[in-house]
Formats: sequence, structure tokens, C-alpha cells
Amino acid sequence: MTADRETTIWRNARLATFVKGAPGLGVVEPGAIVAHGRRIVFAGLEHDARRARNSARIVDCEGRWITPGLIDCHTHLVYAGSRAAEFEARLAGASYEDIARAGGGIASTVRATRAASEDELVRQSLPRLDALLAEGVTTVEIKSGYGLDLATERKMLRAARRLAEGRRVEVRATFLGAHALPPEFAENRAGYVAEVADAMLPALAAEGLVDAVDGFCEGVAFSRQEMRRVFVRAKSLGLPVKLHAEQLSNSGGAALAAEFGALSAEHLEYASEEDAAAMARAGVVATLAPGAFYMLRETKVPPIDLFRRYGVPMAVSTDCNPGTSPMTSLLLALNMAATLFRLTVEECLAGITLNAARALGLEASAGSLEPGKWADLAIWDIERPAELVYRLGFNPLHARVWRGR
Ligand code: DI6
Ligand code: FE
Repeated sequence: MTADRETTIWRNARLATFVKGAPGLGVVEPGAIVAHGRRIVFAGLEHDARRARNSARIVDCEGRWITPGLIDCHTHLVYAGSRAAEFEARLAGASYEDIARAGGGIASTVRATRAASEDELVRQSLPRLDALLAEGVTTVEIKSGYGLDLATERKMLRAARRLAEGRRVEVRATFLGAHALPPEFAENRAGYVAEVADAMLPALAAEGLVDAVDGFCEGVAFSRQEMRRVFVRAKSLGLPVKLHAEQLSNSGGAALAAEFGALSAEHLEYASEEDAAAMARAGVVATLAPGAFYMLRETKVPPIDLFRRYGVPMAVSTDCNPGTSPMTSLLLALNMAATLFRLTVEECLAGITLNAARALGLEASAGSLEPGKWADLAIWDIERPAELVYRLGFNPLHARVWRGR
């Protein structure tokens, strides 16, 4: 029997299934999961899994908890260089804007990323990916956006694909050409937006490097009209969109995301009630990034109550990036989402499983423990699921399973 055809049972476990419609975490106890090859064929009460026993490899989980493999649905983890010196300058009083004006900030990461070879980019990014995997992540989104020219955006997206080849993880690559205005186009905004929409995006999509299209809709980045231009092109290429929206001010990004049926709108500190209502109608996931909130010492909390009231699904992400969220722990992001944004444990955990899958358009294949989905599991040495949110800087992962292994 080849490994791909093998049947495996994880038994004697407590399951947090996150099956849609089940109350709370969808707990099943004592539970078992049966995988055939790469997919789950059964998740439920251990008693009902008995039939599969004879022909299977059996893993005794000794009462441990099993959740779906974790999903970090918003990262910028491929980049070169470091912004630690900038962090020191900010501690000494410089603002994010001061640093940007002096040629630092995103522009400094763009310089370092342009200068790095593709191999070097993979080499520098791998430890960040590995840190996420060590906490049970089995799916990760990676955005481009530190190239801002065709060659470097391509290099970043290719590096993201290569990371997926080197590790047992699913990587979704998002084109973020509309992240910042590159210096060559400082006097020509329209020219850069046209370059993104009409040159870079079609070329990179044709090379199979783009799973979704994102932008930074903000006073300091791109306007709603500029983003519309990029989204129209993405839609014409059949690509899903998502948007950094209302992070530093209300700039109309969430409404635009809703209008285009985006998978997600991200950050959202300054989102309004109308934004929440529009996102709910369009099924847009609110992807929260508490690490950036924390690093920027933001005080405006995203309107969590409105998201609850209107039924906007919430996801939680690291937003791993060198400037505003140099974080490679999704569990730490959970603690921040709970402590800073007052998400419940249930909301936190749904935010890195089922709702994160939705934010990537992967809800049919990931994010919950149910037949037909990938056998992506995280097995935990914990007594209750709240421990995944409650502890700071402790990793209780016992084992990570990707595609049944
Ligand atoms: N929002 C952010 O917080 C980051 N990008 C974005 O669109 C900032 C990225 C950086 O400073 O490098
Ligand atoms: Fe981001």
C-alpha cells in the first residue's frame, strides 16, 4: 500500500471540528478521525469509527485535542532585510510617517527585496514560515508587494511557490502590487496603477503565480478609485480579490470590497456600521490583524460588535510583515485578538480555522474536521481549547498533520 492510499485513524482524541452549524467549537468526545490518503473520510465519535480499524494505521492521541490545521490567512512573510533599526528609531520618538519620508518604511524593504536573489529571498523567508508551521499552521497566505516592479513582484511570488515546495504546507499567493507607490512613479500615480492593472497583473496571472489580488486602500497608499481599476482587471481575469481596508482611516475600502464580492477585507479598525452591513450582505470576511494594531499602538479597536450584530465572519491573522507586525506566532495573534479586541475563545479559534479558510476561498477543502476536506490536523497537549488563546509565548503543539501525514 502506498502512503497516498493509506488509511489512518487518530483515536482517543477530543475533537474541535468547527463543522458549520454545530454549536460552539463542534466538540466531539471521545472522538476519532479517519483519513484515507490525503483526505478525511470520517470525523466523529470514536465508537462510530470502529469499522475502519482493521485496515488502518492507528494513532492513539491519549486524550489530546485535535483542531483543524491552523490557517494564517494574511501574511507578507516573503521579504528581504530587517527593519529593526527603524523600530529603534520609533522607540526614540520617530513616527511611521517620519520614517517613510526619510526613505525608510516600506521603501526600505522594497530596496532590500529588489536587491536579493530569489534564492536569498527563499532563504530569508523560510525561518518565518517554519515558525508558523511549528505552531500547527498547515495553510498560509503570502502576499507580494515589496517589489513594486514586474521582475521583483514575480520573484516574490515565485519565492512563495518555492516555499510551498520545500515544506508540507499549502501556500496561497496573493498579488499586492498596489501596496505602495514605488519611487520611480513618485510623480505618476496613474502610471503606476496602470502598470499594476494592465501589465504586472495579467503577466503574473498568466504565469500561474496569482491566487488572489489585494491592495492597500488608504490615504498613504491607494484610493478607492485606484483600487477599483485594479479590481476590475482582477475580475476580468477571473481572480478573487481582497483588500487592506480602513486600517488607519475610513477610506471606503470595505465598501469597495463588498461591491466586488471580495473574499475578505483586512484590518478594519476604522470600519463603520454601513461597512459592516455591506460586508455581511456580500459575504466578505473581516480579517483582523491585532499584531499591527499592537505594534502601531493603535487605539481604535475594529467594530467587533457590529461584525457580530451583522453576522460578518471574523478571521485572525499574524499580518507577518517587517514594518507593522513582525510576528510569526498565530497563537500570539489569538491572545491579542482576545485581549485587545475582546474576541471570545470560540471566535478566536474559528478565526484561524473555518473563517480563515473562507477568507482564502478554501472553505470547501480546509478549515474544519469533516469528510471530504484535507486531512490537515493540529494535535495539542492541552486540557481545554482556551489554552491556545490564553498562554503567551508557549507552544503546546504535539503534532502537525498535513494531507494525512
Ligand atoms: N498594512 C500594513 O500594516 C503593512 N502593509 C499594509 O498594507 C505595512 C507594511 C510595512 O510597513 O512594511
Ligand atoms: Fe497586511
